[in-house]
Amino acid sequence: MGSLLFSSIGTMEEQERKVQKLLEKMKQAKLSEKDLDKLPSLRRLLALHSSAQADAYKPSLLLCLAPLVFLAILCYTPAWHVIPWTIVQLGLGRYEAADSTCAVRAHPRWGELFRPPVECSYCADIKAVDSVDRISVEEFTDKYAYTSRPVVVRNAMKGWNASKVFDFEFFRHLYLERFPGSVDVLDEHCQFFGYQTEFRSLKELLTMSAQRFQEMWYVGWSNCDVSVADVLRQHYSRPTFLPLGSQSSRLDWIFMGRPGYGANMHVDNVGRPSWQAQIRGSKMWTIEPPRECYLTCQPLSVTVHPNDIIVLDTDTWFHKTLIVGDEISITIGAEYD
Ligand SMILES: O=C(O)CCC(=O)C(=O)O
Ligand SMILES: [Fe+2]
Repeated sequence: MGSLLFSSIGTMEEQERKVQKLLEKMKQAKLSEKDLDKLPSLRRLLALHSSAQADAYKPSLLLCLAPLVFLAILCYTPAWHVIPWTIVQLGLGRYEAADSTCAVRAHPRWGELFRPPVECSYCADIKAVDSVDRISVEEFTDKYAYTSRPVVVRNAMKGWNASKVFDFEFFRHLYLERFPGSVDVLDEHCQFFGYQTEFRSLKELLTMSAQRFQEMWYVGWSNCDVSVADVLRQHYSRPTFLPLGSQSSRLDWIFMGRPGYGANMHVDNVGRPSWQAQIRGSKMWTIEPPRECYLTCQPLSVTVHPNDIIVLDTDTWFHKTLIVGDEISITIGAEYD
């Protein structure tokens, strides 16, 4: 035992082996805990061995913590620009509003890859999109508000004058002349979908040439400029059938474009259902259940016209749109809780 104690410490493995051997010999010699106390050098050696074992775990602990630290940096330090910037440059996500907890929001297609599977009973008995006229708050709340059952409410824009006022020129004047600077706010803090066009911002859309205006375009954007939002609200109001006490988001979504084009098939990740008012033109919606519900639920289709409001849970239904007829389509909508 003495020779074991005084030989050099060696590598971790050698040390381990020697300590094991030492412990076995102690067992064979029938040494008790009390006997150990009489050998303080042996106590020290065993203490050294257990702290070396703890050190061996440190690198793997660091490796486990690394992804958590990375996520914390990503979500809680919007001012820490390098990682969000890289994600945006790689096309994996878009910047979030400055007051958001997270600096970037993943592109919807990544949301689809990582979303948890849904339970298909919500769509099993839906064979068509319901179409109703003047629905009461109670009936809407019971049947549609939070059931993921899509519905089109016809004649739903009583008292709005948006259909007389909203057109391309109205938005061009509002954003570029009445509130110059608002397009830069939108560029930095709101979302813009250029779909199949070359437009990457609202400013690019609104400054297109007269010739480009005649060609194909279809886009959507969220408005997070408060002055613009106040003007938009002078021309429409919260749909009257929404549940009492539910808030319609202050963030308006506007989709606008020419017949023959629309949004590609996608699913959203906004956490809430939304309404969309068809101000001008006509739009055909193709709505599909998520893949795991293909055998239980069926695809749906509905065309909306001016004065119609469609209510759809865009987080559970895949959807694409196509502008039909001859007129440019303009819609406004928002999420509600
Ligand atoms: O109106 C459109 O063309 C697409 C709308 C959409 O994708 C949505 O509201 O989630
Ligand atoms: Fe969508």
